[in-house]
Amino acid sequence: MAKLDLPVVWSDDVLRHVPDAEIWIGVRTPGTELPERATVLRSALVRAGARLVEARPLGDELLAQAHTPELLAHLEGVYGQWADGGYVEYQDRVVPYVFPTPAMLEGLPVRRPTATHARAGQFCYDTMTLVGPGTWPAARAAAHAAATAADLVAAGERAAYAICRPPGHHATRSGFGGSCYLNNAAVAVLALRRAGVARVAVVDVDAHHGNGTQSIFYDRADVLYTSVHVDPGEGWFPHYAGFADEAGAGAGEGANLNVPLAPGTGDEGWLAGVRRLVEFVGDRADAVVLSLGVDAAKDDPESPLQVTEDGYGRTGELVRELGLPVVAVHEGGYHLPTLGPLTVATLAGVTGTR
Ligand code: SP5
Ligand code: ZN
Repeated sequence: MAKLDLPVVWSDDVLRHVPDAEIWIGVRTPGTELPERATVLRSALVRAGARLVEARPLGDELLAQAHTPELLAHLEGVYGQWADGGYVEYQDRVVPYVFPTPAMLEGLPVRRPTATHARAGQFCYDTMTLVGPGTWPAARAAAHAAATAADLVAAGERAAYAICRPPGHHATRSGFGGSCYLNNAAVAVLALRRAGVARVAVVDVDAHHGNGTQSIFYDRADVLYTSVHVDPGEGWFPHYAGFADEAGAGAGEGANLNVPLAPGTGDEGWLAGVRRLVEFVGDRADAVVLSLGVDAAKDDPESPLQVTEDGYGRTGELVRELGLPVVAVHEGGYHLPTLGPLTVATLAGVTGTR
């Protein structure tokens, strides 16, 4: 394989998030979104010849465009409040237990609860996405890496890749879950828009539907959201979104495309799905943000899709056929031995060096 000619944005701070565990159907299980994911990716990219670029710290302007001030303040402060409240004696991560869903409130106003253990559920929508001492600096660093990659592309690079960890595509404007805290892909989109790129298409090839990214841009005509993923209707996360009839709303009507796939789908069905995304984007965008999760791969423990390394390489080549600049931000992918090769194959496809 030819040398991978591509800037790879990195920050040491992405290692500071150590989720340690996920509470799944009430059972504490080992965390899957490990810091090693980022170091494995960095080694594989460097070995493939890519150049590392330090993420630039940026103001919080883009974060404030992607998320509500309440969510940002919560993520910044909640671990400290948890520690100060003495909870760490018996639970060393912030874990919610009560959620202000419509089932609880039926339209009543959402009050700000005084108890930290109640507030934990005001913004987090599942029990798998715990907050520890390094979560906020890591999530911010990942968002900054995404924005840095977008700025490189806006300055003329044909493609750039950000090693974003924790991932982001499940984070909504006002909430977080699915191992995601801040929406890195949305930050990349907003950075491109700020740099004067008029129309941006998100192509999300993570195994799961990016409910957060979809919802953030659902009513916008200037940002397309397209995703191929395991069918939530077959019982897969995020369960409540990602269906084929979600087409956008208001000005964004017709700017959203979901291609749900049956569990067990391999390269052929997957690539047909990716082709549909690429055809949908067509000439309706000036740049692409690639939400690059590699958890659709056959060895991945978190999804039932069966995509091969070659399938991911061809996925990258299909994205390249759009002829647009590409900002790739990492999302999921949990099988450490194949994470590097899958990602390198995809980016080699994107850059035409396979
Ligand atoms: C970014 C991303 O890929 N997020 C995926 C989150 C989906 N997690 C669903 C978890 C379902 C149960 N997994 C059991 C493993 C327990 N450690
Ligand atoms: Zn995923």
